[in-house]
Amino acid sequence: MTTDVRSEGPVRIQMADGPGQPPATPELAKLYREFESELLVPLWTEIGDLMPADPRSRAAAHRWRWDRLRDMAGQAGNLVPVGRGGERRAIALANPGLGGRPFATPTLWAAIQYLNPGEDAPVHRHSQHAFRFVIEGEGVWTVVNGDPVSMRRGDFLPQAGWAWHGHHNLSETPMAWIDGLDIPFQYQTDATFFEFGPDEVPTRQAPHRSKSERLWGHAGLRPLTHMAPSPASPLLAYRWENTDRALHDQLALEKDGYPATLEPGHAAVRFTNPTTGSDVLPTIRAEFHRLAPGTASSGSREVGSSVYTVFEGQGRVNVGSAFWDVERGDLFVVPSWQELRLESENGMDLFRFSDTPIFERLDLGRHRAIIEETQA
Ligand code: GTQ
Ligand code: FE2
Repeated sequence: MTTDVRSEGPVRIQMADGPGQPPATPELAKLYREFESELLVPLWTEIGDLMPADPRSRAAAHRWRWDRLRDMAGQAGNLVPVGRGGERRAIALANPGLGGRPFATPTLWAAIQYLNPGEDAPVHRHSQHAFRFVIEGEGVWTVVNGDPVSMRRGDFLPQAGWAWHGHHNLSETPMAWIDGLDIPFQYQTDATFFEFGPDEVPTRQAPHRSKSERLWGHAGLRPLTHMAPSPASPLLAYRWENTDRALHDQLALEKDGYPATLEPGHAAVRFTNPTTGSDVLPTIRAEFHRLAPGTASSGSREVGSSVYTVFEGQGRVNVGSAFWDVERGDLFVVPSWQELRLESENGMDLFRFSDTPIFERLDLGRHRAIIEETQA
């Protein structure tokens, strides 16, 4: 067997045995060195990695515990100022398969953000689409294009790319919440734009309801002044009372014999854009799932990656070959095409976000229920 002679350049071509591989001769080794120095790579040595039969995620299944996140966010609250330059006191999940970058998945950013009483996070805007989800607490208003929106436990707050936004804590207590953005997706594809806003957060108003909710927050009712579709939801807060009632009603309807749940004991809703009926953000899908006590979801997999957070209750999660016990606030990642199974003895509420709209838009979405696969 000829040993590889390596060039100093960034391209490395391995001689390989196996079907479709050329005989390892000195002439071949010489040709591979020429490829390397001219920055060329043949398909035949790479095809197994580049074109696997089904997606092999580099991202790993991983779980982060809320009590640790919350504790360290509080320490950052004492040590790290929030202001122009750093912009946000946000601490991101770094997937162990993604080289230490602050990427929860290849496309999604997930972070815990923390604001002390009286603090302002300065106004900026960026091409990245974003949302906030509140696990606990209240007292912060996020001001989106000048519209102050209160944040409370269970609320989901989408924010379209390129909208101006700052946050301020108008309460007497610190508040932590979860941010989700498509930062890794826009970073990997060189699509990122960013702009600073005015240094002052323009308003310190704390209205109970935002302008966006007064215009858009009436289920099934669309203002005739706003009939054009918009790519991201104009509704800036999806309140917990509504999400909770929808999930409660699905389970109650199931008891009455109506087909209302995804599978027995598993209620689920998707947050949608009222101008289109589809996903709230162009790149991010957001859903809420409720497992009734004693429910086990049968398992599924899909193209694209998800981040889940436990909103309430406890359960057991199986992603690929990983198993975790999870409880309130814990976050976990489901990489592309890895199987997910959920079960809960006493009931569990889960918020989920994913990059699925990207793949569906490009006609690359695939979804498989594991039950079908084993029957086929
Ligand atoms: O709150 O504006 O976690 O711009 C990352 C980037 C939060 C925000 C993050 C951001 C924000
Ligand atoms: Fe931002």
